[in-house]
Amino acid sequence: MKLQKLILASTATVLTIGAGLAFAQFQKPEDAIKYRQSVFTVMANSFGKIGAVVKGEAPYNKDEVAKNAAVVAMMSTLPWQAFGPGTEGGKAQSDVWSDNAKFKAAGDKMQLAVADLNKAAQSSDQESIKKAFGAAGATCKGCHDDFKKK
Ligand code: ASC
Repeated sequence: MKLQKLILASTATVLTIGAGLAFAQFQKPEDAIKYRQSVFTVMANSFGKIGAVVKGEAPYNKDEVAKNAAVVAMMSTLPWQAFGPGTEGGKAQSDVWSDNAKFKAAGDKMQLAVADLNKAAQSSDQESIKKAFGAAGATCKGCHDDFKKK
C-alpha cells in the first residue's frame, strides 16, 4: 500500500516536471498562445505608431519614435519562449513546429531588424529611421507569409 502511494506520487512528480518542460512557465497551451499574441499586439501598436510618422501621417517626435522603437526591440525578444512544444494553435501555422529551424531563423532576422530600427531611432536621422522601418516591416511580413494563418 505504502509502496503504491510512493509510486503514484513519483509518477505525479515526473508528469508535473514533464509538463513544466513542455510549456516552460505556462500552465496550459492557451496561456502560451495568449502570451505570444499579447506580445505581438503591443509590438504592432508601437510599430504602427512609428509607421504613422514614417508615412507622414503623424509629426516626427524623436523621443516618441525612440520610445516606441525601444518597446518594439524589447518585445521582439519575448514571444519565442511561448512557441514551445505542445503550444500549437492560435494564428500560428503548424510549420512553426514542423519547420522550427526556419521559424527560428525568421525570428532572429526580425530581432536584428528591429534592433537596427531601435539604433536608428536614437538618432534624428529620419531617412535612416524610414529605411530601418521598411526593412523591419519586411521581416514581419515574411514571417506572417510563411507562419501565420490568414
Ligand atoms: C505592422 C504590423 C505588422 C507589420 C506588417 C508589415 O504595422 O502590425 O504586422 O507592420 O504588416 O508588413
